[in-house]
Amino acid sequence: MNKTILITGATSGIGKATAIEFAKNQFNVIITGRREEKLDELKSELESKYNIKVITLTFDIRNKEEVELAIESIKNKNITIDILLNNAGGAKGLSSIQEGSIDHWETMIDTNIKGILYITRLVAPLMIDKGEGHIINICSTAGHEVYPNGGVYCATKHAVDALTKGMRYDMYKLGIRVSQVSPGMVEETEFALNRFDGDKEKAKIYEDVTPLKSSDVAEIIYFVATRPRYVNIQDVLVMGTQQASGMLVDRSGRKYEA
Ligand code: NDP
Ligand code: 8X3
Repeated sequence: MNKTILITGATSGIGKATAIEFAKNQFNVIITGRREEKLDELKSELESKYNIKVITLTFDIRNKEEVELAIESIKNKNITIDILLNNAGGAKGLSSIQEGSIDHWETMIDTNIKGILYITRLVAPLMIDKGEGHIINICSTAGHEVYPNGGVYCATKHAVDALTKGMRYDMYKLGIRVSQVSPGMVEETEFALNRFDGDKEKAKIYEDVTPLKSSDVAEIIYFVATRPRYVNIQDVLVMGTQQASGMLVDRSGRKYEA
């Protein structure tokens, strides 16, 4: 029987690429996000190309009640979630603590930290009931180091790193695997556009460097999720060849592309 992965934030970027990767490999997928039309488009594409089942759930992960209703609808359909990919999130702004926007900070904290908690609190007990499940959190290099003007985004990703460890410590004796993937810069996403509030000029941050692509991260997530049951990959820290840390980026031109 096909396994099922629930992916938060599958309307674009890493989440969408991961939905394609798992569908290609005959997983059923539950795709979520706020933009219903993007979810519907992806559902049609995946069902027709790969002959698998796709469920769409439209909700704002910052809204506890919406998250509850969405997971309730899955329970009512008796669908088992084998893998939960906590991916929805992003950055808002690039500003110092003394000048940053509190609205931006609240969006990042509510999405990147509280959102993961809302959905995991509901899905983890379902996994524990059947003694099996895998939670994979999308962290970042920003969860392992801090860069100037990125303090709050980095703080939210450090929180993701702490939550991955916390989830693992709480559930490792219950048959639940907990992993995270921590990428550096990734293109073919809307990350930069969202960070700069839709400003296309400011979002051109990959013109002089080749970063990872969303499909590279998707393949890593697939690898993490398909190890034998006795293997738990704790974290995968991955960057493009031209990036050595959050602040060490070779911006001398795009290199090494196939
Ligand atoms: P995208 O902006 O392309 O994707 C973000 C996804 O999250 C979208 O599907 C979006 O859906 C969803 N999302 C955002 N806010 C909410 C919300 N309030 N409720 C529900 N869904 C939401 O960027 P990425 O693919 O790059 O980002 C995915 C993850 O990867 C994030 O956690 C990001 O922090 C992380 N990351 C990104 C890196 C990069 O350089 N791109 C590097 C390292 C980590 P919708 O708008 O439809 O709600
Ligand atoms: C995204 C990577 O370096 O833009 O998490 O913070 S970075």
